[in-house]
Amino acid sequence: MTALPPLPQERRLLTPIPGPKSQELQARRLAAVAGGVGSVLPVFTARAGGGIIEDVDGNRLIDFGSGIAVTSVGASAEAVVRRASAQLAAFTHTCFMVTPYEGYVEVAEALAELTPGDHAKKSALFNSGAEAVENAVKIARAYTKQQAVVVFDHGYHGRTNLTMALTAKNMPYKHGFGPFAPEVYRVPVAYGYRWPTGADNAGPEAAAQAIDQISKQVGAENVAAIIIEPVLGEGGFIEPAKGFLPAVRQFAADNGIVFVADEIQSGFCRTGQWFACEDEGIVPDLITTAKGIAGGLPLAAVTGRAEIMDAAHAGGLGGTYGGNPVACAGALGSIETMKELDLNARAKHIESVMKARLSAMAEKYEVIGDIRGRGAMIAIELVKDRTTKEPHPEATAALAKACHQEGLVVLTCGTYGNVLRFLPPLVIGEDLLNEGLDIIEQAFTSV
Ligand code: PLZ
Repeated sequence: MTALPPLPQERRLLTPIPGPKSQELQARRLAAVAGGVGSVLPVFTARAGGGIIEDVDGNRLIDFGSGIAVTSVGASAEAVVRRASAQLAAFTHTCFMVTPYEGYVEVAEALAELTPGDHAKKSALFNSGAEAVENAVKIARAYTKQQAVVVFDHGYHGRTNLTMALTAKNMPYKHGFGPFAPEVYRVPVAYGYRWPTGADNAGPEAAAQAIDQISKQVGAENVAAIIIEPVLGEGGFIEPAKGFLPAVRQFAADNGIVFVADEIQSGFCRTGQWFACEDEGIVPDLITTAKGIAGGLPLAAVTGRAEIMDAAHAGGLGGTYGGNPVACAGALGSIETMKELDLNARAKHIESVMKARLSAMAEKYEVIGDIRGRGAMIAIELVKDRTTKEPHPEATAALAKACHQEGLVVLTCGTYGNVLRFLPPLVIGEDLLNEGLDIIEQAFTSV
């Protein structure tokens, strides 16, 4: 295999975005790919790495999306490529359930070491985030012998049948795709910016409401699992107000309920800690991971207390490709890179640069209602009026489009479609980070 020359870490626009070759591919795509599968920006990728995505027209875009929080180490990180390539040449697959291999075990050992808590831990590996969440539910049900699952307003957990039921937002995730799995109950979350009595009260009040609803409407004794994203991702980068997570976690412990932290988006250095739940000292019973774990290769995991993880009967968990050897090699390369480059520190630095620049923008542009997030998981919520906080999805879409046209990949999210989110690779260079922020600032002027 011949190594590619390094990908220059410079934005370069040679054509309008998308360029002619991307448009040709997009026409073929529209004829051949199901319409239900969308794309944020129909620019076809030729190469990607560091903070750059190079398209088939030779344009180089700055990446503030990381393929939705996946390529934290970059999309062609040296250690990921090296280890995954070596594994590819050795063998692509045997199925861990047929003849196992060391890489799977090494990933499980790394997860035991990196996840919060010093109790005995075990892991099971899967292919996607949704699959990990489904398996966390299976494991919690096997352990507690209960069925109910509690999730939260604005939560996102996937697109499979059970995880659609766990996900809050109707469009585009659930609409027309029911009936959904039973025994799923949704309770309030401490969304500080929109809490009726103010952000300072959100933590304790939302926790009291959630606990009251679980106790009175579901019955704590019927609950197998409480599942929450320590920073809610698709729902709008909502950091539950302080005190909320510890209160809910304590309630779970007091009632024998398995507390599951879904760290699929927030995990692996994204928020400046290995896992976002560490911020308030939360030790979950189970933790689901995916995305950033393997530098772009499809891998997901459920990790947790050994006695809970062992509750499912032998043969009860699995899947043909779960913990594929190439994906495991990628994960070991990704974790190696995170440690070597201290990407937690890097994420914290990205937060300080972004928040300073965005705060300055908020002084000029009234449409910015809130700036929030941690590490390299930062967002702004856009509103029509700072007093009424009426969501402004139109401005959000227009700003994203303006950024795209200037060669900056940004994503939107939020229950109301009014959150612009920034998820740069943690390895992005200082110049690209600042240039991306310049483009965002320009977009405010032009919109
Ligand atoms: N849990 C917290 O963020 C995936 C979804 C994008 P999969 N988020 C991106 C889309 O529109 O499909 C996610 C997540 C959290 C679970 C998942 C699901 O992970 O790997 O997409 O299945």
